[in-house]
Amino acid sequence: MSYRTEEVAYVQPAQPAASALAAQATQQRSTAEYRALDAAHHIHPFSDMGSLNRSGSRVIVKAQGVYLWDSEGNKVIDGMAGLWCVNVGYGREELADAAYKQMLELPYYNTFFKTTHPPVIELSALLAELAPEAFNHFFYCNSGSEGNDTVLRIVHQYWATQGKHSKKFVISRKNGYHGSTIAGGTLGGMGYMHEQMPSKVENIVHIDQPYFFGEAQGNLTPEEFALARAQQLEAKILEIGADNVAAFIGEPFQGAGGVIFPASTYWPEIQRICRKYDILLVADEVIGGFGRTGEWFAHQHFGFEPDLITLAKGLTSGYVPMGAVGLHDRVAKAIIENGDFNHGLTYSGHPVAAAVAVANLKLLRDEKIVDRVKNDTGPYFQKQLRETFANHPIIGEISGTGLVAGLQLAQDPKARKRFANGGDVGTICRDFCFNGNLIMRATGDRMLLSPPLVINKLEIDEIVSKAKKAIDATAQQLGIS
Ligand code: PXG
Repeated sequence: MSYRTEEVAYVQPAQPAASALAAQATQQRSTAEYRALDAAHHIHPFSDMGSLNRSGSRVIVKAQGVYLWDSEGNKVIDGMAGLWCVNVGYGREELADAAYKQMLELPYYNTFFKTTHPPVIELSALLAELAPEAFNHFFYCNSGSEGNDTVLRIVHQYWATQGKHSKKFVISRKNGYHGSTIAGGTLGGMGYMHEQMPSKVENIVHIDQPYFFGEAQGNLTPEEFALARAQQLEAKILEIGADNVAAFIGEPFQGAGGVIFPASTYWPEIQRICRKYDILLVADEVIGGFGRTGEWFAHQHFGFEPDLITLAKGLTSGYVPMGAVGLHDRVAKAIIENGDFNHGLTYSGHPVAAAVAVANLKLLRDEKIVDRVKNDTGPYFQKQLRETFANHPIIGEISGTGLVAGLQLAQDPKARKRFANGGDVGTICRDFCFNGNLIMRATGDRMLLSPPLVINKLEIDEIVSKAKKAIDATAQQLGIS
């Protein structure tokens, strides 16, 4: 049986009937017991633990395709692919088999002291095949945050090899997200994270984001506004001095920041400025990479050519942790030909993670999942969202392409007027989604969707209709109709 009913080309190996899945889960304890132990011993990321422990977490016990089951037997549709990462969907035996075989064959070996192993070799060759032509070299780590730490190391090493030792500043953006290590958190532009970081990485500065709905003043068109925001980069470079600026980093579209999609004028201008002042351009592809926009990498959707790309999440579809940095040939050459590069992690290129990544990338390629996002499910998803929410009383804009979208909640959509208590409104809506068994993420007053890339049209219809119910209920609670 296939969970994708419409497309013969995507028929899956035999899977148990969905209704049997929840029962099969190896659930050892009652929900109450799980919650009590979780509250007693587990600190969750980005959470107010006092309040979470009082209300109790939802315990997820099982997943298949685009669905999750909780410990109460509820079936939930996952509109977020976990945390923007389960691109091939849950329950793919190919990935489990790859991990199992690799664990028996060679569960671990390092790549530090003149050694290597087949999985990391295969993965690097495959990434070189799938990435844009000039990306032929990859450095491995365990997460997107470590990827961006690695980016900083490569950027500084690169300029050192060019004899330009004063090029130290990295320019990033407010409301960008680049991870939660000290370097990732500093690169990111999340004020609430900076407030809890008494020390930060030095020489990192931020410019404004290209968030048209929330920040454009007057009668600027989206294109004019995006251009003006890109030109802040030039102003910042001139302020610091081009001889002191090493790199600019940005997500092609901001994910955690609210699926902020810049107008078409933005990235070409950023690229022009980086080239003019001899500054490396880094695309953080942790969310955008591996098919999310219908292209293999989101920078291809926006039509620019970065010098470095940060990868994670969809690299293994989240089945095991892995991150990487892809180096454009011109950067790779400088790193390769100039002696030691003093950076690495015990698990750089971990054989099990690499074997899973290879199996995952082959599924994305051979089942034409990325092509399908571009030509079929992506356009359908965008059309359904835009039709369903056209003229909705609290939807101000819908951003996105392929299988990623942001829905702006707004007090007065036509006047681009946001709710004064935006975060509260997002939380209200998120709770309605949760109770309706749809996982949808709220970032302030924007509701985000990023489902597994294997989603079919029936499942897209289910997400859109559940989102509509939740957003209608939110409007009703606010007394807006
Ligand atoms: N860059 C980008 C663009 C990301 O989205 C990271 C780097 C860091 O990756 P790691 O693997 O270190 O987490 C991310 C991560 C959310 C959310 O709530 C988003 C991320 C992580 C956790 C939560 O949207 N993105």
